[in-house]
Amino acid sequence: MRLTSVELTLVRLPLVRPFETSFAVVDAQEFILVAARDGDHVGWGECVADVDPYYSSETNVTAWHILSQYLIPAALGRSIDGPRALAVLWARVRGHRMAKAALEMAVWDLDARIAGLPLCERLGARARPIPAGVSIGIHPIDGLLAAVERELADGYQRIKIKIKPGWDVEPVRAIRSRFGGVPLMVDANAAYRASDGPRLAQLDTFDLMMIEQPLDHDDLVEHAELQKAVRTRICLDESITGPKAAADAIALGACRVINIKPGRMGGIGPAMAVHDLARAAGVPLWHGGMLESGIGRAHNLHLSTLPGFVLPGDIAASRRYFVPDLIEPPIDVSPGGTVAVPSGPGIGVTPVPDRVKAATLRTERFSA
Ligand code: NPQ
Ligand code: MG
Repeated sequence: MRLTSVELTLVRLPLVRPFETSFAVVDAQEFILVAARDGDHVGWGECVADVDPYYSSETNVTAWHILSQYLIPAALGRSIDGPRALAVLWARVRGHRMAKAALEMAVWDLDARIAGLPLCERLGARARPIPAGVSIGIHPIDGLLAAVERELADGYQRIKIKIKPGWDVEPVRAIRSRFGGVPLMVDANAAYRASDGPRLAQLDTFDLMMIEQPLDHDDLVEHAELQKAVRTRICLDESITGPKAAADAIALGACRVINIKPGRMGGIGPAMAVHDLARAAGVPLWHGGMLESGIGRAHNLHLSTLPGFVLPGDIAASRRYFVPDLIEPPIDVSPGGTVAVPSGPGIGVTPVPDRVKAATLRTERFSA
């Protein structure tokens, strides 16, 4: 394969409803779409970096800089022996995993389309229905209970709510008393301190599936200590930047579950390495979400077909986030709470040009 051109497009899509986490409230997503071409073939990727450096240190501006100044020039015009070869070309670029993932994933799509295979088959798996869960932001109790009721009615198989210090036991108790034993978990997005162990241990009585990322991204040792003090399984998200962090976290006992997001780990190659080592260690996996449009969501569905993904993911229907989504047909949830992997070559979906055009803030093309 040879990359003949790469096009970056910064787009802005309003969210159907605002999404509040421990660190921010957002009402729109602004992200970079990547089109990677080899002659007439095109592959699509989406960068999960946000406007603000709150979930991660990267932003869509740093990603644009790293893509345009380093990652694209290193890859453009060269004959590449598949998507995994990119990591070698980019070895000198430290970090910037979201920027790397955006182009790496576009090249996986391109590679699968050239091969005429669905991406999941290119990854060695087969399409299967993907169990879907939802991530519900921070809301006052009434709105929260209404949201849980709506999502369960739509069929979603597990509920995740966002928590923060001072907003944890109360919403969990309210959901348990209204909805009984629904599969339920919480995500703190790194909002707690190591000294909050006793507070988090109060969640142990609610039979939660897991507590996601209670402490800071680089607090592996502190997470291991916390896991000794709480019975509920700790899951890591922000901390798992790639295979090295995953291996360290497992060796330390810092987590008993891992949330995989290729968009945060440098792409599908590193995400598969995390999948393989976690699976070998018996650590259950699920696929996270970053409020992606249909492009990133389709990538996530294909990766989710791998056998280590044994818990419902944060991969919901397009219409929970964007109406319309950038792609056609939209991604939908079945009444049984599963999402189908798009069929056809590559990720199986492509953006609708008029919709991309209407959402575009900035675009730049790089040619060999
Ligand atoms: C998580 N995702 O698991 C992330 C958090 C996240 C679905 O909960 C803008 C602002 C974009 C905040 C994308 C879900 C975001 C964001 C993802 C938070 O932690
Ligand atoms: Mg999370």
